[in-house]
Amino acid sequence: DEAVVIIEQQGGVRMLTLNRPQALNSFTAAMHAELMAGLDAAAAADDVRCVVITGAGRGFCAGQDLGDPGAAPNPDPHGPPTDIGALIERFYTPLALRLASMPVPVLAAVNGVAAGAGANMALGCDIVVASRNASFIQAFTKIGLVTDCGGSWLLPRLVGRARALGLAMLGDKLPAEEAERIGLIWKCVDEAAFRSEVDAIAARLAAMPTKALVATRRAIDAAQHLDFEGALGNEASLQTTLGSSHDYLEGVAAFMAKRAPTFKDR
Ligand code: T3D
Repeated sequence: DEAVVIIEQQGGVRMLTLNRPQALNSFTAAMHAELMAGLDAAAAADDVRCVVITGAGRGFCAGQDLGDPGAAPNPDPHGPPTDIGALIERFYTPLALRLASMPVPVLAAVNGVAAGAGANMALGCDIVVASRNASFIQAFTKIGLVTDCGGSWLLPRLVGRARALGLAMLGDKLPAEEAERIGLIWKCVDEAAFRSEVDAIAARLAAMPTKALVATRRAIDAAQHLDFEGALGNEASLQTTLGSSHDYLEGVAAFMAKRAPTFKDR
């Protein structure tokens, strides 16, 4: 059987491509399993310094495959309803937590439409770059569900409560350009330049001090539930850890010697 997540490596960059283009790369149990295995393997591999998640074909990811057995509503109106909460806890919660705890930076390369949990998976990555033809849709309410895969946490933090509710209640298609304008994503780039821009950002991240990048994610996420003094304390403790890293010595030595640094820690 063809892989539903294609795994490729170039230099320190591991690219995971969701590969169910006929259904806009929507999630089946098999795709969840392959994506998690791919993320776990990338986290464990010393030669991986950046992970890129993208989609094959014209879509990025359309969220849950609504036709997948086990996810669709029970066709028998008298039978037990499908336990969607159990599906979320089995697949989407571990995925969101895995992304948030990756020991390397994770770049979402949103090549086309990102809907439902597909949109929120992208937003849970560290940096989101979208092609100008891409879009983001909080599709959940259209089928009678609530934003999941971290959407309720991520959206208000990214764009504020008013926009979070507008996006999540109305479920409109937000073009990539608009997503960049309101601060939902990092960058929208022209379709023709998309792949080269993604490769360039991924290569840059891979060459950077990995521990510092991951500590930066941790500092910013932790600060969401700390007061100002708590955040300052957390920054100090992360600096203590980073201060004993090889990359810190290398970064300062390279600066003083006016040469390019070579970062190796992971
Ligand atoms: O069980 C549960 O529901 C748990 C929930 C978990 C979390 C979620 O993710 S809930 C949200 C689920 N996703 C959606 O509701 C999005 C559904 N898709 C769409 O609304 C549209 O496809 C898009 C707006 C994303 C794109 O529209 P468009 O016009 O560009 O493409 P299309 O023609 O609708 O889709 C192309 C094909 O992909 C089509 O198949 P066909 O007719 O060519 O054989 C379509 O059925 C298929 N497809 C798209 N999304 C899904 C899908 N098939 C299954 N599941 C999908 N989510």
